[in-house]
Amino acid sequence: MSGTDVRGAARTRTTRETEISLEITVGGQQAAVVATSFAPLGHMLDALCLYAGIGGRVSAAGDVAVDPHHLIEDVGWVLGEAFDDLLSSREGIARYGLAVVPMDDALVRAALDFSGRAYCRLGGIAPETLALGTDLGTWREFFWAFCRTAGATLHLDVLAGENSHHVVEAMFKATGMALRQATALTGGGLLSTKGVIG
Ligand SMILES: [Mn+2]
Repeated sequence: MSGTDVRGAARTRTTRETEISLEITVGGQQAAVVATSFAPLGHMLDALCLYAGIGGRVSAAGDVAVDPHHLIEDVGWVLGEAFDDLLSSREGIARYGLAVVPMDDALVRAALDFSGRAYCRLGGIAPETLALGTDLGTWREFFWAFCRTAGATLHLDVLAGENSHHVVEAMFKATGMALRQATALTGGGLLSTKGVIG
């Protein structure tokens, strides 16, 4: 992997609910330094960054005493904005990523496309399933927000899983691995029969 593969973007978003600031790279060697006011989110972002090859730093604070929902959703939102920026026209990237990740009892598949069209589906598990201080429906908000601002399509399927911590962690790992593939440089042009993504 050469230094010319590294692409980066920076984003900041401050609202009355959350304060998110990130400066990230893809295509490099270092995993990002993550700081959040909701430790389970930090744990999942650590996994995502490691497997996606996201470097730099991510800091995220918010009104988690109300509900971690705002923070989880907003980090996905800002991360998606940064990906939209660093991928630019999508020219020269693999565009698609597919990963099936086991974590003990859990098995999760992530199929990702930087299609320019936002869509996210979580299958195989009930959204009200409790996990890491919140529920699967709230963790899904992270991925939905990312897809909205990045212009990505993501299908997450929980193929097996008894322990909800394992399920959520496998979701982040699988998405990270799919992100690493999809953002990899191909040396070619725009991967689209239509000639345009979006
Ligand atoms: Mn864990």
